[in-house]
Amino acid sequence: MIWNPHYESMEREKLIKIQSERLCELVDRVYRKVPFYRKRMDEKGVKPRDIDHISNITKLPFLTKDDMRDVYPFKLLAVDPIDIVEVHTSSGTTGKPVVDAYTRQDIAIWSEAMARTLAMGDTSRTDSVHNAYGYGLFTGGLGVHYGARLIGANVIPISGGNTARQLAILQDFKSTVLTCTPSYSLYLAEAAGEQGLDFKKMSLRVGLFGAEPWSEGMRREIESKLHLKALDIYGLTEIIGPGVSSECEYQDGLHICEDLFYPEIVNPQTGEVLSDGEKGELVITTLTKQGTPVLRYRTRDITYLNHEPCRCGRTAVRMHRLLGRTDDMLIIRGVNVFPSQIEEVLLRIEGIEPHYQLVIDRREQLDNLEVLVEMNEKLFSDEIKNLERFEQEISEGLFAALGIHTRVKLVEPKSIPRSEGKAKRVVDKRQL
Ligand code: DLL
Repeated sequence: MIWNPHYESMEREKLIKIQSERLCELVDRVYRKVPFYRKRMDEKGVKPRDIDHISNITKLPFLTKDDMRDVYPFKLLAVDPIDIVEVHTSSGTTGKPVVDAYTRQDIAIWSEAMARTLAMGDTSRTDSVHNAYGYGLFTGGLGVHYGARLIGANVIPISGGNTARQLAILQDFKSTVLTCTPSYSLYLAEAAGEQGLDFKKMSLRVGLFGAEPWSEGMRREIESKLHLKALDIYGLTEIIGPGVSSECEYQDGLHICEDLFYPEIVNPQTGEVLSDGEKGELVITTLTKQGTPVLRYRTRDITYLNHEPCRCGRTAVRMHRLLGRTDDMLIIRGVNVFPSQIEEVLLRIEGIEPHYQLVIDRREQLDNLEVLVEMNEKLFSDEIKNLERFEQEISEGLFAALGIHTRVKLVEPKSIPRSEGKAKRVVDKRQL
């Protein structure tokens, strides 16, 4: 179901007109109200009158993650503080968090964006949404909550944690929609198996998973273990939280709410804007946000855009599922490696559980990548010599895909830490 066909299936010409109007209004507003933006625009020699069409956006300065930390907590505010009704922060563990402050209208826009997301999974008033994203400063819990409320679905605000209770409630309340990180959904499946519960007997139909990188291989695992359709949803605190883009039933790219969030793809080194199909860093401008508007935010997320029409009837541009981040790209002996590439290789191998960790170390000036891979019970009971051969095979598969030698270590079932939120896949000892 398309929640808002007017905007989601709009003709491009009309959309560009709306985007242009919204950008002009935004630039004018932030120039008057936010000294930070005024200074940046003055430094670049650009005035609000220079922006009269969305295509002029490239004249505006970028905003980076470091800028976001410098403006902590409220230097991006473009409204009177009394108009702020809610605040969220990013979940990063280093440095100051990024703050997103919402007005009443911002919450309404967020609810609208999340209603569109939930509707991609056909969520309606008849559904019960088991929302296991964390409630609190993290945007996942409340974002889904607001969208489900707008649709009129029944929200189960279970938040993260207490997996045994999650399973009991899932069963008893017969929830039809699951929302959590992809890694947590697999943890739920594993815990269900231990308790002798069968997802086939539950009522789940669709899952909306995001907030962390995951691959097509992981999607296949989730769909078969939880017996549901797994859709990818994307967003970030700096922009609004979840609701920036999401997959429709065709699972072929995430439709961006383009009337609200204007996307560009740029070359991460030069900042040059790239065209459809070219991989680069996603840059987003919030076209309607009031509390903490964001102009040309460099997300560090790598993807590409596709303007071709989608079979679902939406015209909104699609971004490919994330290919990595400019800052989680591992450079191992000069070769660029994304954790998602490793995940793709691992999940094609029988006997491997979708739980792994990458440990990077530097010995004698050389980077070493060790890939810890969890075996399933059957493989674990195999003879040692078979396991060694298996490690060798995986290592060869990784070499073929990445072009670097890795040390593969098979580890016991359930020995890699599980997470209730975002999984920690990379341990970079070089920074310790
Ligand atoms: O993770 C918002 C969110 C909540 C998205 C629930 C989806 C579902 P942050 O904590 O600020 O916000 O983290 C944002 O997480 O820049 C991406 O690198 C990563 N990320 C988010 N969604 C996806 C996804 C929330 N579907 C950062 N695939 C982003 C891969 C994702 N990475």
